[in-house]
Amino acid sequence: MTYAPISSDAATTSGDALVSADDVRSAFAQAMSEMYRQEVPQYGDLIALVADINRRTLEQDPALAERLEAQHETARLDVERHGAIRVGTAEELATLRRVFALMGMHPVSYYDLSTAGVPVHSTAFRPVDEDALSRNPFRVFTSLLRLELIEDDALRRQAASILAERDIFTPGARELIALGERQGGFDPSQAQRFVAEILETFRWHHEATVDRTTYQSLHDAHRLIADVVCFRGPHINHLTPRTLDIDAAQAAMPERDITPKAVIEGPPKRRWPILLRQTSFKALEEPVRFAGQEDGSHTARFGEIEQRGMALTPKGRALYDTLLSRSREQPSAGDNATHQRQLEDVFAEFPDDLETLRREALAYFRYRISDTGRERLAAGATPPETLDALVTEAWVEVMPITYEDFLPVSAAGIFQSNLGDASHAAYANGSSRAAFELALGRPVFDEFALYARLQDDSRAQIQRQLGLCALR
Ligand code: OOG
Ligand code: NI
Repeated sequence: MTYAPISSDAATTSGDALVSADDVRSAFAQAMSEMYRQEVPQYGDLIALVADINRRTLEQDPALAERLEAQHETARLDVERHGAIRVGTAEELATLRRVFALMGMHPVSYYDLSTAGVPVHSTAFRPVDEDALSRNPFRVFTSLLRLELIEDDALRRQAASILAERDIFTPGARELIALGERQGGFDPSQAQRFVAEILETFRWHHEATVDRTTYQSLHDAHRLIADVVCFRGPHINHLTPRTLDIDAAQAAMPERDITPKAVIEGPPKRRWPILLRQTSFKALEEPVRFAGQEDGSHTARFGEIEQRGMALTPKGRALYDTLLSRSREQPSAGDNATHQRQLEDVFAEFPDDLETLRREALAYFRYRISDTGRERLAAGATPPETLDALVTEAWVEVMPITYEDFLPVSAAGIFQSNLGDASHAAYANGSSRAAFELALGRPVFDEFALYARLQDDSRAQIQRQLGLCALR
């Protein structure tokens, strides 16, 4: 397997040139994508489908093409992916945090899936800076099994002791993690070795570490518990490309012999997309070999497509959550067309023009001086001192900030569509963010604070450029 060439940055600590964490992340994302394409050929089909749809969408919508270009999103679109993994212990999670940090990825947000009957809680490792996001926004939705939610004492202890036996990292990976932390990064050849060693953690193993009886009892407690506990490592369970038109993707999947889940998760189609819309195809039944040489099958890996819209403020998110739960009070439509119509009716209340979204502070925006603004400034005109006036008088342009995170209700829908009839009722224990952060070894970043910082930075920049003492 070949990796993308990793270019050297000038930054040095010990005399060796270190590559940037962004380059390590890009190389890793590409290596992961190549590995998954070989492991799950349908993933390659999804990539081809999404590339086709994106090309057509950009051709048919020049305004969208121009906007994406202005937001530096065209280049990242082709490589943009998220993946997902599930781990079993605090040590595994904390070590992954160190691994991802070396790739410039940090834990953002806490997701509690137990209310949806899935015995895990999660975060997403992703880049947080503007530059890093535009280089390659690779994200990994990472779930930690909540062993305490296994009701049967003996089974819970058995699961814990199975997990205690395994090391999901190669010895080479452990050495390189320590080295990378000591040096503050990797030189090019270390970076290539790091990517190769870490890839091993995410590889699929068709030999289970347990016998069929053990697998079955864990599977009966919850299918996901068997998936986390019975294998050597946390195989990547999907990799998701980003489409510009998820309705077209949903419609095109059957034409390519891919059966999508019944409905698209998230908000309805809008003129100005918000947050995240997702669809997936069901997990594949794959042959496995249990300890004792018995053959069987396991269902875990699937495919997913997503469309990203703008990040919402806490106020916008509260409106989204209210409308989403209102739409879920109606009897659920079995088919996507009806489901989307119902959603659209309820979401008619959510403003769908940029200026209202901005003035009502429902979404986050990036501000930028317009060409007109530059010309006026050069001609000696005095800009107004309020943002609203700068926008209405076309001194500055506004662009929505892309949502980089995940939605717990949608994530639960994706998990559930893979659990078939065996879905579990909500767990009563409730959310346990403090326990998750303790396992992780640090608090998660607050997504709203990250988006607010991007917005504030852009405001500060136009204020400087316009030479304004104050900007209200
Ligand atoms: C993760 C499911 C959640 C998403 O896109 O919301 C997810 C999993 O199945 O491990 O990936
Ligand atoms: Ni996903």
